[in-house]
Amino acid sequence: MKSLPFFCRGKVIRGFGRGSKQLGIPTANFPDSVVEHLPADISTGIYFGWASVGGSDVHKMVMSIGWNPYYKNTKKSMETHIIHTFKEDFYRETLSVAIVGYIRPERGFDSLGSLITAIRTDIEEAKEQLDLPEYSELREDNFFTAESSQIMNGH
Ligand code: ADP
Ligand code: RBF
Ligand code: MG
Repeated sequence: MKSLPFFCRGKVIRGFGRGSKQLGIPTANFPDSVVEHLPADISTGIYFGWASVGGSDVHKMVMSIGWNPYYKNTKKSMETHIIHTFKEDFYRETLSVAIVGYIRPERGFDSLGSLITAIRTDIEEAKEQLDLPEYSELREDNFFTAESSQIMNGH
């Protein structure tokens, strides 16, 4: 995927309201404007990278891009789970992400439990990969220190 790493930001919107947070895996959803600007070679699937809310600390993240086959969504979404415990929700804040690597395609599951187990495995994989020098250096990228109110999408 030539477009990786891919940097983008946008306001956090309300998602599908399926209670992902109650499952211990809240996912911050991006608006359609961000989803529509993804380069064509970034296929649907599960990715890892870095994320910052409102221009503060940069944390590890996992992201799901696509139609969530388990739920058979009709709308393509980009959902980011930040590997960090926040004190409060951050709806409407600007979320900046660097999508740096690919983990696996999206798939269906025969139970919610199996979906959650798969996501837990993705999180462990992301944590390890992001410690590799080629990925960890992107945490310091200028993208995260630039004016966060400026919306930009790009490579
Ligand atoms: P929704 O269906 O509205 O996306 P979720 O249950 O997926 O609801 O929860 C997502 C919201 O939880 C985010 O928009 C954000 O405000 C909040 N949140 C709190 N901690 C995190 C986190 N670690 N990663 C992502 N979102 C988080
Ligand atoms: N949804 C799917 O239908 N299939 C998947 O393979 C899948 N993988 C995911 C991996 C990660 C790391 C994350 C954060 C989400 C994933 N989802 C997947 C989306 C999931 O269905 C959605 O976040 C739900 O709201 C969780 O309850
Ligand atoms: Mg969500």
